[in-house]
Amino acid sequence: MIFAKRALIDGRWSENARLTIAEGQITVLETGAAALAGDTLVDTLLPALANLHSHSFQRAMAGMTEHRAAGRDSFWTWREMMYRFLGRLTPEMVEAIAALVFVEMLEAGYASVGEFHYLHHQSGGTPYDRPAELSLRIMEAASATGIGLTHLSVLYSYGGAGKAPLAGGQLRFANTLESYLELIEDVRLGAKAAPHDTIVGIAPHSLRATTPEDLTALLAIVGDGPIHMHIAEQPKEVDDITTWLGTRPVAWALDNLPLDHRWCMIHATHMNDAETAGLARSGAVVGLCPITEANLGDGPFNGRSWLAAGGAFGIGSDSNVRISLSEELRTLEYSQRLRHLERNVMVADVGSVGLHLYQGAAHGGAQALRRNCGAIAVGKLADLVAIDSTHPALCALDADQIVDGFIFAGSDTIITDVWSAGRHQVRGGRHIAREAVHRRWRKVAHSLFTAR
Ligand code: NGQ
Ligand code: ZN
Repeated sequence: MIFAKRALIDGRWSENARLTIAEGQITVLETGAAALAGDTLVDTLLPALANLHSHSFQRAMAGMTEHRAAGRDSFWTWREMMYRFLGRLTPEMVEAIAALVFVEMLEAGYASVGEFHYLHHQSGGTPYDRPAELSLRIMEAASATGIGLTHLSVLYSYGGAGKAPLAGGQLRFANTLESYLELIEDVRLGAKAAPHDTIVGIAPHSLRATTPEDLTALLAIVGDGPIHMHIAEQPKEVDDITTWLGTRPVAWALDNLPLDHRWCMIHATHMNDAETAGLARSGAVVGLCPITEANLGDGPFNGRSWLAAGGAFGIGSDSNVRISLSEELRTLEYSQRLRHLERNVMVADVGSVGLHLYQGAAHGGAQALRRNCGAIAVGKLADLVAIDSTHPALCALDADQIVDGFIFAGSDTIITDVWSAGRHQVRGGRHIAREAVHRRWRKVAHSLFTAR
């Protein structure tokens, strides 16, 4: 039982909320209630967010690519470094890094994650004995840390637009449609032994890493969703696809893919007005990763047009260069202020920017991960985050300003507790397995980087 002085229910604050949780779900929700002995007492309760896009292994190289080399650094030079780095990762390392990442996500207020997983084989491309070896490592890290996992198995067949062959580090990603179907079968088998809220989805990596024919064939076989895909992140990607397929990537997807609520389009950074309107109308969610998009020099998403078109969005930490829910939402809003030279952009009508960002990401994240979360309501998973409104960053604010304070004035240190499907993993601001997970990661970091 959880008792909260204040809880965000149906978009409004309710006082003295008492939640009963059974089998991971909220079964009773009372407001104006009294706390009973044995209740876990918290200050301010919000639905915890879904982190809809992560490549957990990239966390291990955070901070290592911020050094300007001769010439011009870009997304593409970063990607070369990332490919070189991943050549050293063993299954044990992949699991230890994922555990670190999931602990950090839970401590930041994310109760679930969409792990967009494309690292499938050994260095050089030789498969492991089990096709799903590395996927199982991710699942193991998720169940050990208690984060809710939507595992997105990635099809990555080509090194670039127009069926360019895979090369170098990319060989670890390689699958034909045929081998991919074997992989996903093995992943689904593994998921049977995972916690009940584990979901398996599919993810053609991007238009440049697949082909129109394979996409069509794939969707005919595994059409259920969730379906995630990178789209239009970099201008060069837009140009390459246009040269190859004759239209811009989002326009091509609108014309050729059965886009609807099952789909999550990652980045969608570079869209023209027609693409924006069409994608919003399709019902697909855009997966925005503002910290990574800034870090990699992708450019700002056009949030103002997207909201005006009625589009849904969620947030993801993508490269995991920094894992912070409040900073992710803050960066999203600030990217819009810098782009439009305005303030308070990410609200379609009027109201608290923080609350609109937060609730938008809650709904869009739930849709993208196909997870029964995103609101404090009977029948929803108990994905919850408690924050401390007596913290110096919040104590001067009234209730309607608290989420603004969390996102714009505070930091993740105001988080006290996080539950994922009722699993109480963060208490007093710390994940219950933090020490053990950090210890293991330090060992991995040591063995990964001392031989450099
Ligand atoms: C990814 N990163 O999937 O991790 C990509 C780079 C690739 C972003 N799109 C890898 N931000 O393009 O092959
Ligand atoms: Zn990505």
